[in-house]
Amino acid sequence: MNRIPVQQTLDERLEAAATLLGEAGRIAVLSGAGMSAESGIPTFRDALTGLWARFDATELATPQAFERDPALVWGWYEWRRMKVLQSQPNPGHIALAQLAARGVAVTVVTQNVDDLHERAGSRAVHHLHGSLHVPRCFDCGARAAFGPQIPAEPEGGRRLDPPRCTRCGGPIRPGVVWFGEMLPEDAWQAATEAILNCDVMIIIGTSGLVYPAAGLPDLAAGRGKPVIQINPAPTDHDAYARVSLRGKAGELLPALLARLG
Ligand code: BJW
Ligand code: ZN
Repeated sequence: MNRIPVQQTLDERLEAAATLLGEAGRIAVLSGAGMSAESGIPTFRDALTGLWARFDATELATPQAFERDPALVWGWYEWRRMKVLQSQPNPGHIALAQLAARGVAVTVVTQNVDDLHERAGSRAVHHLHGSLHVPRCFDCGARAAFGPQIPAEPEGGRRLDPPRCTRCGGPIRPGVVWFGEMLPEDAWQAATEAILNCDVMIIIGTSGLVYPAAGLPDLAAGRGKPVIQINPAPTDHDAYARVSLRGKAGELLPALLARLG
């Protein structure tokens, strides 16, 4: 096959991506854990530390793990929630919010359970995997409140019994989507609509291992939408990306915005 050596340097790739974005009226973004890495939030597939070092995050993020050991799982999520509360949006989150301020319709579809896109000023944000900040009852599903706040212990964290539901007495669980659970219908609907209606899709900091979110870039590419990827590491999404920008979201998104003038 005749391969034309286009977009060789990062600079040329940035230029190609900026041209695509400059021509777009509607941009759909899919973000993953790498988006928040530079805010000090570990990615999902980073090794766990402290009390959780002997677990893999995929072992803790299941309804079965919560049923087996609610204090372990609740303690882990409370520790993560405190880390998020103490963190700030990074220049990548801020550049995305500024992209929308240019008058372009930007819809952010995020797999992240933090609220850093919102805090950076992005308006249309859809959380495919729920949120750390909206707990509910494991048994009856009623919205619930957190217990008294615990201070974050950077390297440690601790087991913590979940509060009980005021309606049925069941244990309170984090409002996130665990493996084997359905994604929220409204967020999924909004995500597919944004992607089917966009001119360009940007995928940022996601390994592309978790479905159905990992199928969204394929959906866009299948409809002929150009896909721009930002990630320091290779991923399965490379196959669909028109432009792959190898590097950090907090550096490349501001660089892209600067090129748009
Ligand atoms: C940077 C960076 C920097 C670093 N800048 N980048 C089809 C095929 C196979 C399996 C399935 C399938 N359909 C469904 C399944 C089962 C399952 C699944 O996908 N399993 C796979 C692991 C095989 N999916 C589900 O169960 C989903 N539900 C579902 O499908 O319901 C229907 C159903 C029910 C029952 C049976 C079958 C179907 C639910 C998935 C829920 C995922 N939930 C989690 C936990 C949320 C709560 C929590 O946070 O604890 O969501 S799992 C975890 O992975 C979390 C993340 O949102 C998600 C994605 O991870 P992400 O964001 O990609 O992070 P990482 O860490 O993997 O990657 C980080 C990336 O950033 C890396 O690439 C770095 O290089 C990069 N990076 N620094 C830019 N500075
Ligand atoms: Zn209840």
